[in-house]
Amino acid sequence: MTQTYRLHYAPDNASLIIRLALEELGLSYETSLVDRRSRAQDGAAYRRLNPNGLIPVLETPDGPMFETAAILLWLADRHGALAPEAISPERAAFLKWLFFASNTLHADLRMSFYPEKYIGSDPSHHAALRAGLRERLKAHLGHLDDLASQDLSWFGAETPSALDYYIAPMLRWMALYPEQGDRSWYDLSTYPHLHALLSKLESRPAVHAAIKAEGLGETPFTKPLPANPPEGSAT
Ligand SMILES: N[C@@H](CCC(=O)N[C@@H](CS)C(=O)NCC(=O)O)C(=O)O
Repeated sequence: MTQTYRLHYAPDNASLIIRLALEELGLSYETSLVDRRSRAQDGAAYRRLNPNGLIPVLETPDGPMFETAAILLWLADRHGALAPEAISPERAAFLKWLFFASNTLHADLRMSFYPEKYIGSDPSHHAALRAGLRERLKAHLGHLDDLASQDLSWFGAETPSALDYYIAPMLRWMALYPEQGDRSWYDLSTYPHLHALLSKLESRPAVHAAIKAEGLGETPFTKPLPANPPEGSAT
């Protein structure tokens, strides 16, 4: 590795969140494409980095890291940006929403994208699971819109935080995935404060760099189009 960091990524996967954070921090990094078409994430080499076979992995001087929120928090602490510092009175609120993003919102999305990994292959079961998840996701979006309406330094502020960069791709995915599923329930205009947050992000150089690297189109968060990446595939 010639750089300090190597991001194992697939276009428009959760690795996008880490790419955005690395770019916002102005760090140089190498990338290594995980070829989802050949299920490279299940191969022995990748599983040595992440035994769970999930993307992303960030190789760091302290070893390979997986779990998006852990990587974000580690990068923020290591580089002193993207999050309120440990002694800040704002840290508590930031942390609870970061963990909510990871273990509730992201986890619910995973179930909606990969129902077969949770309840087997019967499509009628998938439809029922997704119907339940839709209601949960709408409630989560309502809470996040309310959060974005508050004048917080760590969500929707002029300088983006790790939480902004975690939430924005997840909203993109709600608009685009599952490819064959019903996504009409997702309407960003219902969440004006989240819309404003996403618009602001779209003017960041970090987002422009990610758009170019992963073929995300000009408005990846407010009006997302399917990724057209220069290498690899999104799913
Ligand atoms: N909890 C993990 C979830 C990561 C995740 O769901 N990654 C997806 C891509 S967005 C993945 O690796 N999917 C491939 C698979 O499930 O085989 C994290 O936060 O990093």
